[in-house]
Amino acid sequence: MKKLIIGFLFLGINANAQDSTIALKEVTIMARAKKKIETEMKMAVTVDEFLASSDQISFIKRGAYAWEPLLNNMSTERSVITIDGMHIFGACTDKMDPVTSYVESNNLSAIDIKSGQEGSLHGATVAGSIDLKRKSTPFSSENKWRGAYQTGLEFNNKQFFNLGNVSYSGQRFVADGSVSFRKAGNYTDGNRAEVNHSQYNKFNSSLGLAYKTRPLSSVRVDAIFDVAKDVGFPALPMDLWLSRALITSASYKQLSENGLIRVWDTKLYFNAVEHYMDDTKRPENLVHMDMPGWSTTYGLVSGANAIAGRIHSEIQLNAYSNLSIAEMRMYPQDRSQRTMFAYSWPWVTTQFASIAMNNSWDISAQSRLNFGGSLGYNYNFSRYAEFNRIFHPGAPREKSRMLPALHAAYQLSTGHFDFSAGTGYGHRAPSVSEAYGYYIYNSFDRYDYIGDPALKNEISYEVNAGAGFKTGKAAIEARVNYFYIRNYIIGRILSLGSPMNYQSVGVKGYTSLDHARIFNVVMNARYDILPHLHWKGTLTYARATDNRGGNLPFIRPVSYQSSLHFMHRNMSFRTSVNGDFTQKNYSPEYGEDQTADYWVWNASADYSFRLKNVRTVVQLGAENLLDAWYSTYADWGNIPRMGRNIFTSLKFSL
Ligand SMILES: [Cu+2]
Repeated sequence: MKKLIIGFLFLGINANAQDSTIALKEVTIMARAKKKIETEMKMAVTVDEFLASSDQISFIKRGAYAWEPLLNNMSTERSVITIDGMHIFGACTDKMDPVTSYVESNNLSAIDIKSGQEGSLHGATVAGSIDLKRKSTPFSSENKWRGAYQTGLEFNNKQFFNLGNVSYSGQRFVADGSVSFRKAGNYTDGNRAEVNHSQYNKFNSSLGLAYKTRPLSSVRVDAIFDVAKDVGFPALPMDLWLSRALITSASYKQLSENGLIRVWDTKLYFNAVEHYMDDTKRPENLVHMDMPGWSTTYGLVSGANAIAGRIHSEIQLNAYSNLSIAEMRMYPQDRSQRTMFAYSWPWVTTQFASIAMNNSWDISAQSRLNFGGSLGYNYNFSRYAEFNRIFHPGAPREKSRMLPALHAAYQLSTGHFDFSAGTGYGHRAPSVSEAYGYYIYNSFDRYDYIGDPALKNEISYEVNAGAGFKTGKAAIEARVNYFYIRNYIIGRILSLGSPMNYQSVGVKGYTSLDHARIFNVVMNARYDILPHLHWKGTLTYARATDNRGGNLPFIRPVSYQSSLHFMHRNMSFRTSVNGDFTQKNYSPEYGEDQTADYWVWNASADYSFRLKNVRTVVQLGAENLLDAWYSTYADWGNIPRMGRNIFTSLKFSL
């Protein structure tokens, strides 16, 4: 808090600084946004595949669709996932729909990942933040049309996709639009066995319109509409029949050429998600359950960029209100006879507001101090608190919490070397499921989970450090972070209560462990063997334990990736291997068994040429060339991953 106040003082003193122009700021923002949503291996990727190329992200996979992103080896409850700073919450109690499943690679320009408390700008967090940045074409002095169309086929699961986007920019008006379709069948594993219920269908479209109201101010409206239909989840006892999301916003942006505040962007937003599961295609289910869910959020995000001398600051106000509802209706074989009804999310309202600030102070040409903090207020209201009171008699209907956060990091670069060291402190509130969930069946450990409205805030103490060395031809860097998390929330077996689902073996309640510790290391290296031949490698290690020294679940074993990239004229070739070591530190207590090591080999080639004015790229590649059969530590229920997959794509861009 003290640092925050000092920050404000500095800004006040340097208020007359008028150096770097707004134009420059806009250029840097654009340059950052130019980063393409494609990986080294593949130019036509899903959002999940793109995220997977980050060394900070791993995934829990319940099938081929909508992977749950883990940041710093922590589940989605511990990170803030936003779309342009907007909060949106999935409507599935079984996590079939992380926020990342509601966007598509052709309506994003970049994904901004911040580790730990550095991510607290967008809301209270422990693991960090993932902000999905939509495409937003800048105004231009001459009228310009831009467009791209991408199509392709992935042979393993017969995935066929069509992605199109178009943008228009002029002096006063800008429009961005995109449409995409993906349709995939079941995939086959490395033994050529079909993985049943792994198909999916996704439609996504987006539209953004901006109008310049005055030379330095503009208004913008945006919408995304996403539909997923007939999506199989092979690792779960049910599939998805339909999921629909409408994500809308209206914003006003004011730029300023001088003064303290250079950019001020205020956005009002609304999004609604509906989710309908389907277990009727699973013959093993003797009793059928309908488990629809709805999540509606409206909110405000207002952010300003300020420059005062050597200090750049970002100040952000967040406010949102979310209503999460999930129902459970149980039927015997005869569907006209409903036998049971319950709310697994009993109409839970979450209201959150925070004021946050990130500052970066250029102490000298070599050193910089980043520091900031936030203060959040979180309020919950459970409309049908009687469900929560079955296990927690007398549980209050309402609960409010204060969620403070602070962080600071020092960066030093001298010649070929870079160093950084930082620390953070922050609280998070329990999620709707953790606090209010009622009989949420977890098919991984086969327990029904019960929330506890009185759970304490999870409190994270974090330290991180990094060191790097680079020359023109080579670079190597290592980053470590360590989280000591008090009141770590996890499910523990309850002696009372009997399972509701005939598949479940018991009831677990969300409780707070005294503490847990999570440690992550990432090492990256690259080397230019020849001017057109580049090597890159990554090695990660993580370790996480609870207060009694037991292992936490879903922690990635030692993993590695190594790739070569060769360019020749209009062609380029890539090949890579990646794999995990044997999972030594697994957790039988949380339903894990040991996962064996594996490695896969991938290769791709592409060729670029021009058809008149149209830039064209064709690509052909294969993932898991040797058709290895494998399942990773984070594959729900040990479902096998995809075997050999030949992919091809074609992209035209104007
Ligand atoms: Cu679901």
